[in-house]
Amino acid sequence: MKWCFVGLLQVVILFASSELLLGAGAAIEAPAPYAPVPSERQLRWHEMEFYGFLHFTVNTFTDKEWGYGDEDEKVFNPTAFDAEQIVSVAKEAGMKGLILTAKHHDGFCLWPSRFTEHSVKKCPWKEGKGDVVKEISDACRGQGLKFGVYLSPWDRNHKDYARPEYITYYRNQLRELLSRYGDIFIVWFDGANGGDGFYGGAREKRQIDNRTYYEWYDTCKLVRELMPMAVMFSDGGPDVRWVGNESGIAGDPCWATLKTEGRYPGCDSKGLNSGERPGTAWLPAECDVSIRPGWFYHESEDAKVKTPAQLLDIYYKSVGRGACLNLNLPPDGRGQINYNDIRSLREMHRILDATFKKDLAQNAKLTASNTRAGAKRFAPENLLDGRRETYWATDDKVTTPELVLDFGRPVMFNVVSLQEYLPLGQRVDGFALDQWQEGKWVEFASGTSIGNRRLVRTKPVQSERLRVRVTKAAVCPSLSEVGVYAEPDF
Ligand code: FUL
Ligand code: CA
Repeated sequence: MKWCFVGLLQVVILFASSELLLGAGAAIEAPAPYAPVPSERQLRWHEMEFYGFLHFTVNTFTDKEWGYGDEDEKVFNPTAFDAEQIVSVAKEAGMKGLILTAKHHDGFCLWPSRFTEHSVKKCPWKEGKGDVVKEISDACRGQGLKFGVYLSPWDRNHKDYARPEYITYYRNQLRELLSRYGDIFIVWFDGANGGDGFYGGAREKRQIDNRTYYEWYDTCKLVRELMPMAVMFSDGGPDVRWVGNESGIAGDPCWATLKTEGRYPGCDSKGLNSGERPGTAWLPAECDVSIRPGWFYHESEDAKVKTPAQLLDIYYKSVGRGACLNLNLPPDGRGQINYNDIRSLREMHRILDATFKKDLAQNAKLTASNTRAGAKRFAPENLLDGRRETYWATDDKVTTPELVLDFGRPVMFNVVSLQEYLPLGQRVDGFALDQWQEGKWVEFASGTSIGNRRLVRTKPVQSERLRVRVTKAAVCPSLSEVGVYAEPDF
């Protein structure tokens, strides 16, 4: 009986698929998505690629990394706070958004929250009438950057921390941040929890169970209600995952998918660096790293700002591995980005700009070993139109196709960019790049995951042609863009 049922089901499926093949126009159906696939909000986030973090609070003035929670509000006193300067530095560096530590572990609030006095309300800056969250979010909007918030779950100031009452407080604060300051692109949930703190004067160690205490399910629901298109970041998502280190380096491979069972903010970081394939959810990585050794500004680190070469290396190992890069720029005691940081950022940006402004693929003749149903909609030309919504795809049975870019003359390049068409999922498991040398193809690089973007940065290659081979794919590939570049003075 059971067998009969299965048999019947097979006949139905067979019938249905032959219908598809025979039906008019059916053969140019788009490839079936390879689950899991990204949500609309995740797709928007992927497009950003590079944004910044701003760590700013009482620590900036007490020269600490983690405030204890007993800091006098009066210490927060920037001498020349300038939100426009901060945002313009980020913009000039190529960042598409900024995330501000509205409240770090010390509990001091950069906005005048109704639910605590431990905030800018009590500091001398602007006679207690200032609002850093407002100024930064307004400046972001004015200069065309997106704005996001970091609200530390761990609060070393609050008397109720570790008790249920604190969860209400935390959610009240989230509600303020997500309803007063316009559009928010990301809500950043930190998993750190060190135990001891001021806690309203108790000065003791308070332990919580990261998994259960915060009741994340309901907090995430609140964020969805208030800001449906915001992504939520934490070690375990639900929309964006931590990359598992604070050095800004994604794994190789770095899959955009993960097995999410048992993951929550502060969970074990196993698997986060490389992701898990195929995984149970689309949960891509964000690489967070500071431009300095610390997250907050310390004058003693002025000579330790990462060099342009270090920043570029991070860029290629984060954005270039399909993740987004969240680079921290700590405002100094004036309330501005320090000149040392600006100098490094400018040079990094100059090199990136000079690299990506000229795409050598644009003048190449492009051919593909297969195009899905020979249809224009899936033609290789879609790889060169600068639009992520159009893509090249192959027939279902062709999982290891190749592309040839013929430049018509020898050209020098050292960066190849590949992008998958993400709405159909992460399909490619491996690829290789060949150059044309003395009448034959010679492989010069290979890789695994592509996802949002793969930047292959090599020694300079001089060749008249470039071949991109998909060497392994779970299902027929769909690539949205290919680019070929030369770094200046490389
Ligand atoms: C960590 C925090 O403890 C650091 O202070 C910083 O905010 C970093 C981004 O996340 O978990
Ligand atoms: Ca395209």
